[in-house]
Amino acid sequence: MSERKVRGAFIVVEGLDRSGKSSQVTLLEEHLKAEGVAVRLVKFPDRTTPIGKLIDSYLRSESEMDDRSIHLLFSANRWELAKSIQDSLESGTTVICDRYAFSGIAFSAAKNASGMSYEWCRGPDIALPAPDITLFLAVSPEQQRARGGFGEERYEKADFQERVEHVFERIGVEMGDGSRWFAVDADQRKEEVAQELWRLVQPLAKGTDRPLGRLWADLDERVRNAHLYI
Ligand code: Z5A
Ligand code: MG
Repeated sequence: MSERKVRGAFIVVEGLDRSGKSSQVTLLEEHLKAEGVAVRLVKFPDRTTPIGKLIDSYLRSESEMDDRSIHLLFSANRWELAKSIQDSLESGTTVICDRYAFSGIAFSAAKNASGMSYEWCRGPDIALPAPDITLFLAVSPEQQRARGGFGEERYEKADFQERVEHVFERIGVEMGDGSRWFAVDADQRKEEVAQELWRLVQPLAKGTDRPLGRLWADLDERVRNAHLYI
Protein backbone atom coordinates (compact mmCIF):
# COMPACT_ATOMS: atom_id res chain seq x y z
CA MET A 1 0.00 0.00 0.00
CA SER A 2 1.45 3.40 -0.97
CA GLU A 3 1.84 5.98 1.78
CA ARG A 4 0.24 9.41 1.32
CA LYS A 5 2.73 12.24 0.87
CA VAL A 6 3.08 14.68 3.73
CA ARG A 7 2.65 18.34 2.74
CA GLY A 8 3.04 21.57 4.66
CA ALA A 9 0.12 22.75 6.78
CA PHE A 10 -1.98 25.75 5.77
CA ILE A 11 -2.54 27.90 8.87
CA VAL A 12 -4.73 31.03 8.71
CA VAL A 13 -4.85 33.68 11.43
CA GLU A 14 -7.95 35.89 11.29
CA GLY A 15 -9.54 38.46 13.53
CA LEU A 16 -10.67 42.01 14.02
CA ASP A 17 -8.32 44.92 13.65
CA ARG A 18 -5.64 45.20 16.33
CA SER A 19 -6.42 41.71 17.60
CA GLY A 20 -2.71 40.95 17.30
CA LYS A 21 -2.69 38.87 14.10
CA SER A 22 0.59 40.20 12.73
CA SER A 23 2.30 39.87 16.12
CA GLN A 24 1.06 36.30 16.47
CA VAL A 25 1.95 35.11 12.96
CA THR A 26 5.52 36.30 13.56
CA LEU A 27 5.70 34.45 16.90
CA LEU A 28 4.23 31.34 15.28
CA GLU A 29 6.71 31.53 12.42
CA GLU A 30 9.62 31.80 14.90
CA HIS A 31 8.30 28.89 16.93
CA LEU A 32 7.88 26.64 13.89
CA LYS A 33 11.32 27.56 12.55
CA ALA A 34 12.84 26.72 15.93
CA GLU A 35 11.23 23.29 15.56
CA GLY A 36 13.00 22.88 12.21
CA VAL A 37 9.86 23.45 10.09
CA ALA A 38 10.13 25.22 6.70
CA VAL A 39 7.70 28.16 6.92
CA ARG A 40 6.40 30.82 4.56
CA LEU A 41 4.50 33.86 5.82
CA VAL A 42 1.82 35.38 3.58
CA LYS A 43 -0.17 38.50 4.36
CA PHE A 44 -3.46 39.61 2.81
CA PRO A 45 -3.85 42.10 1.41
CA ASP A 46 -0.44 41.65 -0.20
CA ARG A 47 0.13 45.35 -0.85
CA THR A 48 3.23 44.74 -3.03
CA THR A 49 1.51 43.44 -6.20
CA PRO A 50 -0.10 45.80 -8.77
CA ILE A 51 -3.55 44.79 -7.42
CA GLY A 52 -2.24 45.17 -3.87
CA LYS A 53 -1.12 48.73 -4.62
CA LEU A 54 -4.67 49.67 -5.67
CA ILE A 55 -5.96 48.14 -2.43
CA ASP A 56 -3.36 49.98 -0.36
CA SER A 57 -4.30 53.32 -1.85
CA TYR A 58 -7.99 52.61 -1.15
CA LEU A 59 -7.34 51.59 2.48
CA ARG A 60 -5.35 54.76 3.09
CA SER A 61 -8.29 56.76 1.65
CA GLU A 62 -6.00 58.08 -1.09
CA SER A 63 -8.45 56.81 -3.72
CA GLU A 64 -12.15 55.99 -3.93
CA MET A 65 -13.57 52.84 -5.44
CA ASP A 66 -16.94 51.18 -5.90
CA ASP A 67 -17.60 48.75 -2.99
CA ARG A 68 -17.99 45.83 -5.38
CA SER A 69 -14.79 46.64 -7.27
CA ILE A 70 -12.67 46.77 -4.13
CA HIS A 71 -14.22 43.51 -2.90
CA LEU A 72 -13.28 41.76 -6.14
CA LEU A 73 -9.76 43.21 -5.99
CA PHE A 74 -9.23 41.80 -2.48
CA SER A 75 -10.29 38.40 -3.82
CA ALA A 76 -8.15 38.74 -6.96
CA ASN A 77 -5.21 39.51 -4.66
CA ARG A 78 -5.72 36.09 -3.05
CA TRP A 79 -6.17 34.28 -6.37
CA GLU A 80 -2.95 35.72 -7.74
CA LEU A 81 -1.11 33.97 -4.87
CA ALA A 82 -3.24 30.81 -4.68
CA LYS A 83 -1.08 28.72 -7.01
CA SER A 84 2.15 29.65 -5.24
CA ILE A 85 0.58 28.89 -1.83
CA GLN A 86 -0.43 25.47 -3.13
CA ASP A 87 3.06 24.90 -4.55
CA SER A 88 4.67 25.81 -1.22
CA LEU A 89 2.38 23.44 0.67
CA GLU A 90 3.03 20.59 -1.76
CA SER A 91 6.78 21.12 -1.52
CA GLY A 92 6.52 20.59 2.24
CA THR A 93 6.55 24.22 3.39
CA THR A 94 4.04 25.27 6.03
CA VAL A 95 2.20 28.47 5.06
CA ILE A 96 0.98 30.91 7.70
CA CYS A 97 -1.48 33.44 6.39
CA ASP A 98 -2.20 36.78 8.09
CA ARG A 99 -5.90 37.31 7.09
CA TYR A 100 -7.59 35.39 4.26
CA ALA A 101 -10.94 35.05 2.50
CA PHE A 102 -12.83 35.34 5.80
CA SER A 103 -11.72 38.97 6.18
CA GLY A 104 -12.83 39.50 2.60
CA ILE A 105 -16.39 38.41 3.39
CA ALA A 106 -16.56 40.03 6.83
CA PHE A 107 -15.43 43.53 5.84
CA SER A 108 -17.47 43.68 2.64
CA ALA A 109 -20.70 42.14 3.94
CA ALA A 110 -20.52 44.49 6.96
CA LYS A 111 -20.99 47.42 4.58
CA ASN A 112 -24.61 46.36 4.01
CA ALA A 113 -24.29 47.77 0.50
CA SER A 114 -26.88 46.90 -2.10
CA GLY A 115 -26.05 43.81 -4.12
CA MET A 116 -23.43 42.72 -1.57
CA SER A 117 -25.13 39.95 0.36
CA TYR A 118 -23.09 37.53 2.44
CA GLU A 119 -23.40 34.93 -0.32
CA TRP A 120 -22.34 37.38 -3.02
CA CYS A 121 -19.29 38.38 -0.97
CA ARG A 122 -18.30 34.73 -0.53
CA GLY A 123 -18.67 33.89 -4.24
CA PRO A 124 -15.29 35.01 -5.64
CA ASP A 125 -13.34 33.13 -2.93
CA ILE A 126 -15.08 29.77 -3.46
CA ALA A 127 -12.49 27.07 -4.33
CA LEU A 128 -9.43 28.87 -2.95
CA PRO A 129 -7.06 26.52 -1.06
CA ALA A 130 -8.76 25.71 2.26
CA PRO A 131 -6.87 26.20 5.52
CA ASP A 132 -6.09 23.17 7.65
CA ILE A 133 -6.76 25.37 10.67
CA THR A 134 -8.13 28.90 11.17
CA LEU A 135 -7.26 30.73 14.37
CA PHE A 136 -9.69 33.57 15.00
CA LEU A 137 -8.37 36.20 17.42
CA ALA A 138 -11.30 37.68 19.35
CA VAL A 139 -10.52 41.08 20.87
CA SER A 140 -12.81 43.36 22.91
CA PRO A 141 -13.56 46.91 21.67
CA GLU A 142 -11.80 48.30 24.77
CA GLN A 143 -8.56 46.43 24.03
CA GLN A 144 -8.84 47.30 20.34
CA ARG A 145 -8.96 51.02 21.13
CA ALA A 146 -6.15 50.75 23.67
CA ARG A 147 -3.73 49.29 21.09
CA GLY A 148 -1.44 51.38 18.89
CA GLY A 149 -2.54 52.78 15.55
CA PHE A 150 -6.28 52.03 15.71
CA GLY A 151 -8.30 54.52 13.63
CA GLU A 152 -5.67 55.30 11.01
CA GLU A 153 -7.23 53.39 8.11
CA ARG A 154 -10.62 53.35 6.40
CA TYR A 155 -12.41 50.54 8.29
CA GLU A 156 -11.08 51.33 11.76
CA LYS A 157 -14.28 52.64 13.36
CA ALA A 158 -15.97 51.02 16.36
CA ASP A 159 -19.52 50.62 14.92
CA PHE A 160 -18.19 49.17 11.67
CA GLN A 161 -15.92 46.76 13.56
CA GLU A 162 -18.95 45.53 15.50
CA ARG A 163 -20.73 44.64 12.27
CA VAL A 164 -17.56 42.96 10.99
CA GLU A 165 -17.46 40.87 14.16
CA HIS A 166 -21.04 39.67 13.59
CA VAL A 167 -20.17 38.47 10.09
CA PHE A 168 -17.06 36.69 11.40
CA GLU A 169 -19.28 34.95 13.98
CA ARG A 170 -21.58 33.76 11.22
CA ILE A 171 -18.62 32.46 9.20
CA GLY A 172 -17.26 30.58 12.24
CA VAL A 173 -20.64 28.92 12.86
CA GLU A 174 -21.23 28.06 9.21
CA MET A 175 -17.75 26.60 8.77
CA GLY A 176 -19.03 23.82 11.06
CA ASP A 177 -17.34 21.52 13.53
CA GLY A 178 -15.12 19.75 11.03
CA SER A 179 -13.58 22.98 9.73
CA ARG A 180 -10.98 23.40 12.45
CA TRP A 181 -11.98 27.02 13.14
CA PHE A 182 -10.91 28.07 16.64
CA ALA A 183 -11.70 31.34 18.42
CA VAL A 184 -9.01 32.46 20.86
CA ASP A 185 -9.28 35.20 23.52
CA ALA A 186 -6.93 37.86 22.15
CA ASP A 187 -7.39 40.22 25.14
CA GLN A 188 -4.79 38.12 26.95
CA ARG A 189 -1.13 39.05 27.02
CA LYS A 190 0.79 38.35 23.78
CA GLU A 191 2.67 35.43 25.35
CA GLU A 192 -0.55 33.83 26.60
CA VAL A 193 -2.20 34.12 23.18
CA ALA A 194 0.93 32.66 21.58
CA GLN A 195 0.86 29.70 23.96
CA GLU A 196 -2.77 28.95 23.15
CA LEU A 197 -2.13 29.19 19.40
CA TRP A 198 0.84 26.87 19.67
CA ARG A 199 -1.27 24.29 21.53
CA LEU A 200 -3.70 24.31 18.58
CA VAL A 201 -1.04 24.33 15.86
CA GLN A 202 1.37 21.80 17.34
CA PRO A 203 -0.43 18.71 15.92
CA LEU A 204 0.12 20.18 12.44
CA ALA A 205 3.73 21.24 13.02
CA LYS A 206 5.17 18.32 11.09
CA GLY A 207 2.73 18.79 8.20
CA THR A 208 -0.26 16.71 7.20
CA ASP A 209 -1.10 13.95 4.73
CA ARG A 210 -4.68 15.21 4.26
CA PRO A 211 -5.36 16.26 0.67
CA LEU A 212 -5.49 20.06 0.38
CA GLY A 213 -9.15 21.11 0.46
CA ARG A 214 -10.95 23.89 -1.40
CA LEU A 215 -12.91 26.60 0.39
CA TRP A 216 -16.65 25.94 0.35
CA ALA A 217 -16.03 22.98 -1.95
CA ASP A 218 -19.64 21.81 -1.58
CA LEU A 219 -20.88 25.10 -3.10
CA ASP A 220 -18.28 24.82 -5.84
CA GLU A 221 -19.52 21.32 -6.66
CA ARG A 222 -23.16 22.46 -6.82
CA VAL A 223 -22.37 25.35 -9.15
CA ARG A 224 -20.30 23.16 -11.46
CA ASN A 225 -22.96 20.42 -11.56
CA ALA A 226 -25.64 23.00 -12.35
CA HIS A 227 -23.74 23.80 -15.55
CA LEU A 228 -24.35 20.23 -16.73
CA TYR A 229 -28.03 21.07 -17.14
CA ILE A 230 -27.62 24.28 -19.12
N1 Z5A B 1 -9.53 43.69 4.38
C1 Z5A B 1 -10.67 43.63 3.59
O1 Z5A B 1 -11.52 44.52 3.66
N2 Z5A B 1 -10.85 42.58 2.74
C2 Z5A B 1 -9.96 41.58 2.64
O2 Z5A B 1 -10.16 40.64 1.86
C3 Z5A B 1 -8.77 41.63 3.47
C4 Z5A B 1 -8.59 42.71 4.32
C5 Z5A B 1 -7.74 40.55 3.37
C6 Z5A B 1 -6.07 46.11 6.27
O3 Z5A B 1 -5.68 44.89 6.82
C7 Z5A B 1 -7.56 46.15 6.10
O4 Z5A B 1 -7.97 45.36 4.98
C8 Z5A B 1 -8.35 45.60 7.26
C9 Z5A B 1 -9.25 44.54 6.69
C10 Z5A B 1 -9.28 44.85 5.24
N3 Z5A B 1 -9.24 46.59 7.77
N4 Z5A B 1 -9.08 47.47 8.46
N5 Z5A B 1 -9.06 48.40 9.04
P1 Z5A B 1 -4.27 44.70 7.50
O5 Z5A B 1 -4.21 43.27 7.90
O6 Z5A B 1 -3.22 45.23 6.58
O7 Z5A B 1 -4.33 45.62 8.81
P2 Z5A B 1 -3.08 45.89 9.78
O8 Z5A B 1 -2.56 47.22 9.45
O9 Z5A B 1 -2.14 44.74 9.78
O10 Z5A B 1 -3.72 45.99 11.19
P3 Z5A B 1 -4.39 44.86 11.97
O11 Z5A B 1 -4.39 43.60 11.18
O12 Z5A B 1 -5.70 45.36 12.35
O13 Z5A B 1 -3.55 44.64 13.27
P4 Z5A B 1 -3.13 43.19 13.84
O14 Z5A B 1 -2.21 42.57 12.89
O15 Z5A B 1 -4.32 42.42 14.22
O16 Z5A B 1 -2.39 43.57 15.19
P5 Z5A B 1 -0.81 43.77 15.45
O17 Z5A B 1 -0.25 44.63 14.36
O18 Z5A B 1 -0.18 42.51 15.78
O19 Z5A B 1 -0.91 44.61 16.79
C11 Z5A B 1 -1.46 45.92 16.82
C12 Z5A B 1 -0.93 46.65 18.08
O20 Z5A B 1 -1.40 45.97 19.25
C13 Z5A B 1 0.60 46.66 18.18
O21 Z5A B 1 0.99 47.84 18.79
C14 Z5A B 1 0.89 45.45 19.08
O22 Z5A B 1 2.12 45.57 19.76
C15 Z5A B 1 -0.30 45.49 20.02
N6 Z5A B 1 -0.67 44.17 20.52
C16 Z5A B 1 -0.77 43.00 19.80
N7 Z5A B 1 -1.15 41.99 20.59
C17 Z5A B 1 -1.31 42.51 21.84
C18 Z5A B 1 -1.70 41.95 23.10
N8 Z5A B 1 -2.03 40.67 23.24
N9 Z5A B 1 -1.76 42.77 24.15
C19 Z5A B 1 -1.46 44.08 24.03
N10 Z5A B 1 -1.07 44.69 22.88
C20 Z5A B 1 -1.00 43.91 21.80
MG1 MG C 1 -1.81 43.07 10.91
